[in-house]
Amino acid sequence: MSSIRHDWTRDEVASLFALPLPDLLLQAQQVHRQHFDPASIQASTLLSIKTGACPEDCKYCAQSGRYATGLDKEKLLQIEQVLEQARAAREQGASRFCMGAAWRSPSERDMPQVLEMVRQVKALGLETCMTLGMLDAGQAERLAEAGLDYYNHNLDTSPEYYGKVITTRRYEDRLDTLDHVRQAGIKVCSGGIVGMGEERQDRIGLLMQLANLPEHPASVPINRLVPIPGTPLGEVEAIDEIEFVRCIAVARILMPASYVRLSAGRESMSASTQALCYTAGANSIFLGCKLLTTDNAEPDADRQLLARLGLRLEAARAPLYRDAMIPRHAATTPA
Ligand code: SAM
Ligand code: DTB
Ligand code: SF4
Repeated sequence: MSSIRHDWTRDEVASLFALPLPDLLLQAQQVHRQHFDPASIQASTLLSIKTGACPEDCKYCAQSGRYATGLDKEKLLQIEQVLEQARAAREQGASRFCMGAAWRSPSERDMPQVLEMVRQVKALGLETCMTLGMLDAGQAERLAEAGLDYYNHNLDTSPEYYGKVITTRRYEDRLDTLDHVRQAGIKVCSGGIVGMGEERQDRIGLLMQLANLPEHPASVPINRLVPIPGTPLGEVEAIDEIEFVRCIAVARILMPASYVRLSAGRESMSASTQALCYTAGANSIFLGCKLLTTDNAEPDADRQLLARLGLRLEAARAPLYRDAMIPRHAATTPA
């Protein structure tokens, strides 16, 4: 059984990245099978509950108010608008509903509405996730009391590369938010973005940071940069797809019991690369036509690809017709 470690060294992680691809994939698959059914994929659906005009300067982001990205801004949505989207996500087969806001951190004025969203989405039988920026300890506790299951807050990149991407909040601020979330008893969802012009050493640094947290995040989103025209990273050359697959495999090996999410960037990814990512241990995706502001793979295309690969969506807590959508006979029975 692969052990859960929090003392990964840079040399160890670099050696994993440098393995011949078949060896890396074999190791990732062995680890994956010790903790998960490799045919089962968890699906979350995203909704932007407050869009654009963000004061932060994250150089990849469509929603920063500092860049002319042509995005339509939207105020905090009403609860009924959120519930309508959550019901649709449930119908599509998502087990978790993730609500994101373009905030540096939630204001006290908005907290009651946000807490009510958690309660009511949860009442639909969906797991809840929120990503609202930095949280203090009290805010994390109130979200936990409302029943929030997951909080997404990404480290984004290595501590060394971080200053080239974001200057308005510190790496330590992110680690503090993750501490508050963990201490409140909410499951941590934390990962990062690759393909922002960083070197492999930064990808190693990011994955080491995540794997050496006091507890591994329950969910680790690996985003491939979606280049947004108008942002400082809008013209960056795309990361090599095999290097991306290596990132997924190394994340799987370092954090054996965590869900590794093949996150943003799937829309422009070939079916073969996605298949390699699942083979490398990715076992979670965003399902739905939209991420926060950009397009995601079409749900029908996802269902077809999963069926071709013999994979199926992980069961949600609520009764769904999901199992009827991907016929059982199309799925491989795990050993
Ligand atoms: N405003 C909150 C925050 O940043 O903490 C929550 C929303 S923010 C959009 C959530 C995450 O989405 C970011 O940390 C980043 O990792 C990811 N993200 C944003 N824009 C992206 C892009 N263009 N390509 C890939 N990932 C992106
Ligand atoms: C995460 O790691 N990726 C998601 C979610 N957490 C909030 C966001 C991806 C955003 C992609 C760009 C956009 O749609 O604006
Ligand atoms: Fe704002 Fe989040 Fe975008 Fe950064 S990533 S600009 S904090 S919405």
